[in-house]
Formats: sequence, structure tokens, C-alpha cells
Amino acid sequence: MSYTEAKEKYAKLGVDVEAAMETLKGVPVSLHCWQGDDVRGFDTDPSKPLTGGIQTTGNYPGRARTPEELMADIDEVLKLIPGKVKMNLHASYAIFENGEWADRDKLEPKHFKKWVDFCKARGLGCDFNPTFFSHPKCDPLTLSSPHEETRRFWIDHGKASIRISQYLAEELGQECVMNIWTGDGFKDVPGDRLGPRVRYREAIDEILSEPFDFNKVKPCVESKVFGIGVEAYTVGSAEFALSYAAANPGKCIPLMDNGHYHPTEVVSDKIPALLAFYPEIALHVTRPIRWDSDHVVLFDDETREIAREIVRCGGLDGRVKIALDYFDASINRVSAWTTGFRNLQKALLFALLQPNDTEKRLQDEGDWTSLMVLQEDLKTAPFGDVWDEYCRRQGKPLDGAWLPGIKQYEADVLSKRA
Ligand code: RNT
Ligand code: ZN
Repeated sequence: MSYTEAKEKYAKLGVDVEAAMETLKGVPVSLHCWQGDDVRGFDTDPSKPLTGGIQTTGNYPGRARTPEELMADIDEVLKLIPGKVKMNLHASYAIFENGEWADRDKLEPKHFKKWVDFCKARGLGCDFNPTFFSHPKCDPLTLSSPHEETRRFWIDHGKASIRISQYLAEELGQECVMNIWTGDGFKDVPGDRLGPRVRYREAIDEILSEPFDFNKVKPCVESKVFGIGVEAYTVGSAEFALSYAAANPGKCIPLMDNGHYHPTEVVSDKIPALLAFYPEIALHVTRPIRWDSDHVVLFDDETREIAREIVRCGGLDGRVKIALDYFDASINRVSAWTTGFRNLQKALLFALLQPNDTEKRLQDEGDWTSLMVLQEDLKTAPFGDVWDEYCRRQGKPLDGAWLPGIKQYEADVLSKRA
């Protein structure tokens, strides 16, 4: 079917395809820098293991080892993805020059100047994450540690991250979402569950006492259910993170990562629950398989449902900050990035092509028969033709046409990285 026919078919369902494409191209989606190098960063010894309860598996050749390699790989991705891209950096991706090095509590905006130049040259905004893992000062706790010196170090890292986020927002003229996530928790049954949480709350209070403009910097707290080696207790649980954000309006927003819940819970359903209370929320879109495995985002049911809730709840006007968060080291990393980003774009476009007003009306009228039939019919509507047109209009390759270029890049560049 051609695009024109698809457009007519959607029009009959009450869907304006042109408006959907127009909306989508203005929605920022954050591309996580950490898919390119298995979350290693540049500020610590790359041979040291990843800590904090997260895990990359696989050793596919071609991991980026330097800022230059990582940026070159991101440039390959940018050629292949439609939509409005924002970068998402971790503090561990600071770029040091002339033999200089700074520990995380001493990081400064200048250590991200090269990233600012990178984003400026490509018209991208940038989000930021303090890095509370993979570092000798994890004892193994960070912001919730009972040790004053440890806590002080990580609070100072958080404050430095606020200053860097403010710098990124000002330089790039777009808001910077600054996400606080720690892997703090215990492998086994704790003797004190309250103490670490109180210390974590107080530590975040101190971090957010660093001056910043909430119109430019959006601090969030990301919750989690458990991590590897941290199975029994997580300090920053769902209730903790939501309560923190609720208690600190105008300072902090909640962030939900869809890999961070019990397997039968779905973030798609949590989005409207939170939007009933919070003016703004943030998301990490990932694909958990049995645990927080951070597989590449697919065009699957829950990704579509998350996108549908974002769209239906009016989240595209900036209320919902969308970021990707996954890391697969077992396949070509440029392809992993590209697949996940394109799939999130697809899910958002698919969501924008639903007759949401009709569905709402049918529900309110109690006509569940018609609602079911309509929702099922929409699954086989000519979505692919609209997606192709969206890619075409943005000068990006269609499905089936982008992988050969990545294979070539792998042969020419990635495979030569020993
Ligand atoms: C870990 C969290 C966190 C990290 C990134 C690297 O479970 O999802 O967001 O993935 O900060
Ligand atoms: Zn996450």
C-alpha cells in the first residue's frame, strides 16, 4: 500500500497522519551514550568491573574506548534515526585533556565542554546523570552510606552534577534532565531498613540545595526493585523515589525505568497514575527480560503501550521526559542503539496514529464491544507505510536499508578496535 492510501485509511478511522508526523518530529528522545562502551566511561580504569548491581553481558568486538570513538559511533547512529535527538551523558564520560584528571566530586562544566561542542554542532540538547557506581569510593554504598566521608564525597559529586547540568542547559538552550540513581542496597536481609533511606533522603536534600533553575534543570530520582548482588533491599525503592519527588515539588520529579518493577507490573499503567499528581515525570525506556536485563528496546506490546499512555495523557508537550536506557554488549552496538531508538520512534508514531478521542468516548459510553474491535483493527492498519514516509521526510533510511551501512562501518572501523 502506498502512503496516500494509508493516509486515507487512517483518515477513515479519524486519524490525521500528517499531524501525527508533525508532532513526533518535535518530541525530544534522549539517546544514552552508555550503549556504546558497555557503561564504562572515561574516568576510571576500564578493566574494573561495572558495579551498582547492573550488568552488561557479551563481548562483541568494537566497544568505543575513547571519547573520539564514542562520538564517531554516535554520529553513525545519528545518520540512521529519525526524530528529535537529545544526548544523555553520565558523569563518568567526562573528557579530560592534557593529562588532567578530576575525581567525581571535583568535576566541572569544563570537563563536558567537548560534549557541548558535539551537541551544538548537531543541534542536540543534553541530559545528565551523576555516576554513583563503578568507583573506588562506593563502600559499597554511596549517598546512603553510614560513613560520613563516603557520603560527603558522593554529595559533592551530586552538587557538581547540578552545576554541570545547569551548564549543559544554558549552553544548549534546552532543559537538562538530571537523574539521580544509586545502586545502594544489600544482598541480604538488613538489620536497619530505615537508616539508609533517611540518609539517602538527607543526601538528596543536600544535593538539591545547590542552586539551579528548575526551568532548566530537572532533577529526578530513579527507583529500583533490586540489582545483582543487591537482591534483598534497595534503598531507593519505588515508594522512596515517589515520596521524595512528591515531597519536593518544584525541585525534583520521579523517574520510572520499566526494568525496575516486579515482572507483572507495567510502567504503561503507572504513567497516568503519576500524571494525575505530578506536573512532570521522566522515563527510562528499556526491555527487561525476567530481570532488569536492559535488552535493546523492541517494537513490542509494552513499548507501544508506554508510548500510547505518553500520547494519550498529553505527555508529549514536555510533561513526560523520554530517555532510552539499555546496554547490550553481545551485538553490534551501533545497531543496538539504532534499533532501540527507531523502535521508540515507531512506538510513538503508532501511538499518535490511534483514534484516542474515539477510544475514550467508547469507554465512557461503556461500549466495550466497539472498543475491542476498533483496537484490534488498528493493529493491522497500514502503519508501516506511514513509518516509511516519516523516515523518508526526515532523510533517514527506511527499515531494511540501514544495516548494510553499519556492517560496512563494522568492517572498516569497529572490527579494527582490538
Ligand atoms: C540502573 C538504572 C540506571 C542505569 C544508568 C546507566 O538499573 O537503570 O538508570 O542504567 O544510569
Ligand atoms: Zn534506568
